Amino acid sequence: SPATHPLGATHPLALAPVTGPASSVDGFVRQFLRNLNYERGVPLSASSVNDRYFALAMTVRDYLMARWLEDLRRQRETKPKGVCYLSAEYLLGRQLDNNLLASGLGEIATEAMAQCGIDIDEMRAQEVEPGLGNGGLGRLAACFIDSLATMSVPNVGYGIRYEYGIFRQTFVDGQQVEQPDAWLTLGSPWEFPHPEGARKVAFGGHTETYDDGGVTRSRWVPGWHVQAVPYNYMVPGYLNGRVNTLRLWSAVATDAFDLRIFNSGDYEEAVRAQTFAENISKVLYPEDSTPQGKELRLQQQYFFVAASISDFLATTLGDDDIATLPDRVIFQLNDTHPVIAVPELMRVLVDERHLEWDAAWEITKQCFAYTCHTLLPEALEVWSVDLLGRLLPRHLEIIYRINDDFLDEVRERFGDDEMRIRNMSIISEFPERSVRMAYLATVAGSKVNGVAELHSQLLRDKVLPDFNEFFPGKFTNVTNGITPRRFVRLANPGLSELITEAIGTGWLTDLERLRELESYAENPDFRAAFGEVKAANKRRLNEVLFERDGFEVSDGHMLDVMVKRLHEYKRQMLKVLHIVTQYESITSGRVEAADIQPRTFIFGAKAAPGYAMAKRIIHLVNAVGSVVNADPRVEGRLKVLFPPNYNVTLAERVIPAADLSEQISLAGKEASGTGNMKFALNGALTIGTDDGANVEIRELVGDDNFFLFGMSEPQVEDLWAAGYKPADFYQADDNLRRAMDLIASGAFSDGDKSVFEPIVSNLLYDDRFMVLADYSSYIAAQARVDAAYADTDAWTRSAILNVARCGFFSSDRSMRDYIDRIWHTPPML
Ligand code: B1N
Repeated sequence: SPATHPLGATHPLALAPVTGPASSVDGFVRQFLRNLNYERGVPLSASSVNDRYFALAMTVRDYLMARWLEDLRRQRETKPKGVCYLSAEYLLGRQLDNNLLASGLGEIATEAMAQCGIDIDEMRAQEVEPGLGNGGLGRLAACFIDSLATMSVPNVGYGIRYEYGIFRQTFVDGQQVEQPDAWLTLGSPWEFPHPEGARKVAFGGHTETYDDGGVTRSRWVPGWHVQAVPYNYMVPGYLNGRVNTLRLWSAVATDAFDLRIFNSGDYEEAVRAQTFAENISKVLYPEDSTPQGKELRLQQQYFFVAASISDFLATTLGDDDIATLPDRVIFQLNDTHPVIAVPELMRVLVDERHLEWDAAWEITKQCFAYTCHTLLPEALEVWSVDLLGRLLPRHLEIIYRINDDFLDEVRERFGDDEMRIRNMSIISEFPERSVRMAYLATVAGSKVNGVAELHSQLLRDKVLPDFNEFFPGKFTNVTNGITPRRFVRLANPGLSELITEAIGTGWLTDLERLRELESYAENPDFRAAFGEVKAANKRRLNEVLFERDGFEVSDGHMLDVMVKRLHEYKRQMLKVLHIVTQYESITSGRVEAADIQPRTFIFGAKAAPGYAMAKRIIHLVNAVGSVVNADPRVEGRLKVLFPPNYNVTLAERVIPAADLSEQISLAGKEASGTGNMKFALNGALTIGTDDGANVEIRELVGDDNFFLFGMSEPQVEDLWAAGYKPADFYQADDNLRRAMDLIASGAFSDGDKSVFEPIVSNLLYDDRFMVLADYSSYIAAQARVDAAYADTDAWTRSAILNVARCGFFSSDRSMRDYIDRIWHTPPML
């Protein structure tokens, strides 16, 4: 009735469904010009590329808007259970093409722009990708929300709207120099700010006890607050009319900020206080796999999960009974970064909603599930009790209580086995008293999963065996996946067309159907067409590399690619040693240049700014590249390219062009990898260890279509136990010795032996990741690669089989696994 709609929402025009612009070139042009004129305030004749990019993006948005509003309305009405994905990172990549594809507007938009005399490619290039993640973990989150939308599963992705994403990498004299990633300088047309939906997030202060009708309770008296302002982004499903939401939080000062706390009442102090608040969402921490324990990072973590829980309760649960929460939501914890959400929900239930502790704990346990993404001990996040108690005193109390209750249960089950109690305690005592976030997540989560079969098994058997025994059935595996929309359809249009010609449409949302390509591997015409697509993709890559970096790439080379974060466990050094071995054997005359396959090696890798060894390795790769590329003795045979600032946009060009995918981590160290899946699905063959999801790729594609090398995880364990001496391997292998000696001689550093000495001595005397132990096996596998590549037909056949057999790695399948085994959130059809 009008009385309950003071805003006049009963007006017939407000009640009618929102409709988008007409689905025609004319309709598109009209809306585009409208946006250009009315939203940008410019005529076409005076518009900048950025104006036109904005108007185009807004037009795409306009087509999606009706569906977005409709999906939100239906959700309010039917109250389905949905997934709140909590992730500190979303590595989205560019949005324009993705949203054109999802809305089916690609052709209309291209034609509409052409009619306006505009090259749509120029606008594509205008978009700065939101690099709000470090690597695999952040990109996985982006793939998952794409799949959930495509499967019509209700989902909100919650995260942080960093003002600066992952740094822009440049090289100065071959060394990494970081530049801030000011991705918002020209604005973003994809975000919808909602300052009115801001949530207040508290920090600091102390706790106090009070008498609540005879019961003594604790409550939090915070010291300061910040406002969390939500920015919404559309997450459209692929051609299904579904639009989900990604909601990223930005920190701003509260009105009253700190005239009270930082006191003094003077203006400069107030401005300083404002800056302090806004620092929280200022910048993404650029460490991949090694948390730094910085206070600001804990502030970021609490900031976004507190805002997200508060937001969900206010906007979605509303006035419904809090006890129904587990029927409405599962909060998926993307690694330990959001785990402070566990005590936060307990605080809300107990302190704010006045539930009894046990009732609150029952609810909380059902509302969370935890994904672990690592095995590296140094990557398992801990927060010192000291820091946590200062920033979140009430949460620390709650964590202690959770731990006390949990350890009581452990005692009940296992008796007073103090060793075991100490091992399972959420609080560790050494080297300083701290909270083990992975343990907290494991105790609270309804399920705990690893990200590939091997990783999940090692989690159960090696990292958390006591917990696995204590919580039977809690541990499970969900192997990672990637979205075929972005990484096959958009990145590799040529291959996509070829696939569709062969097996028809439908495979993009049912990737196992790629199996139907298997028989085409035997078809010479198909193989020729497949080879032509690969060659065309190489030319497309060459264009980009020339344009962005001035690189000139030789035609007809095998493209051997290693792109991923720079980390010692990933073993870029193994790749370097292979290149140096090839180079040394030719320049010393032991091998004829004509006898090896011409290869271009492509690296892409950012090093965490504080990771000195990783930066030295980057320097070495560039140094080796300079020498090799300038040496006429290997011209036309070996080339090393290291384009700076590897990101999602570059990945989309590099991966479809690759022949060989380097997945060479030490077995037991790479939790899953997801680049490995992208390469295989784009028809590259893998040279890899039995690590992470490589194991599953090899099982699926078959040993004949995969170059396996190196120790297995149990062999790695045995060698460690026996006492690993890398120098023995150096002594025993002539090729290895020559390659190491060449680096040590200063051949790649103008004769200065000191530059790369730390790398060489680290390998000789420490070599935590057993590069030297796997060297000979790697070189032998590379010889098999050379031989295989010489038989073009056989190679192409293998490449086709890689594509045909890797449908399993669609993130749609990952989502189905999560839904069936962890979330129980059916699609909304
Ligand atoms: O997560 C990916 C996996 O495919 C990779 O194997 C794994 O290394 C990666 C702290 C991380 N694990 N841990 C991180 C990132 C940022 C940070 O601050 C840890 N990233 C991974 C997806 O499962």
